[in-house]
Amino acid sequence: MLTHSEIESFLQDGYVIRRDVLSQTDIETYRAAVDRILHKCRVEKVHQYLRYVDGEQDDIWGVNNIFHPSIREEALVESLGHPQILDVIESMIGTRLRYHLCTLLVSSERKPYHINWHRDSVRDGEVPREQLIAKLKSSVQLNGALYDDDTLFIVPGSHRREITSTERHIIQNSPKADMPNQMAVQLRAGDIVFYNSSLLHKGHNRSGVIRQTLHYALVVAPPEGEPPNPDSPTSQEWLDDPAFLEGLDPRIKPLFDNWLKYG
Ligand SMILES: O=C(O)CCC(=O)C(=O)O
Repeated sequence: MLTHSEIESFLQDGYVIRRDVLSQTDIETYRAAVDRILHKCRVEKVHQYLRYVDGEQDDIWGVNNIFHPSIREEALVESLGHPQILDVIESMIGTRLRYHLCTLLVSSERKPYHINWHRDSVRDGEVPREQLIAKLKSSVQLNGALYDDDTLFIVPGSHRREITSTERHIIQNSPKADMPNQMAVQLRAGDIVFYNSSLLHKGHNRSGVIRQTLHYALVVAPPEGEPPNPDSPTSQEWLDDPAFLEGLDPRIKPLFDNWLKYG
């Protein structure tokens, strides 16, 4: 599915961009689903897990927990098993996976969306190198563009090393400023970037640029035989709905079974 050099890029640079992997039909189907979700979030206000621009209660740049029954869209649930998503992630980190999150990243309506440089696990970026190296193949996240999207900025290779003093200075003093060696990830509609969430990254969506981007993450599940987490699931407990679980495509059901066992 992936070439050896693509897997090497994921490990060494922390990202791989795959061009033109969603078909026009996929794009149109997913856009229609996202439009319905955004209407439910912005107009009907039936969903509470939203990412707000500057704390403003009605300008959003993202929708979390898109499989919540208040906004769930069959096409997006199925998109997780899209061969250009699931097969690719399996080639990167193996087939024993669990669901972690499915989110939408969208253009805000009034103010530009610009968030600080960070690693996902640790906002100030301070992680010892050994911990980063241990996590090179433990998870994958992706941005799948439904419109052309150059919002995501990354520092390639930063997922496998401690931050430099210059990076620390920027994160602490001007956390949206340009970083040395930063790269804008330029996606056309239908492209997907797969990346390591320990990369230093930020999002900057300028006013007027339409964005609808799928933002999903899967993690490696514990080995077979590992006892379940007795408190699982510790969030998104609505996924424990028999009607939802029984209706899942067999390709993606294990992701949610593992979520319920270990999440
Ligand atoms: O807008 C983006 O692509 C980046 C989002 C991001 O950094 C995050 O969700 O933590």
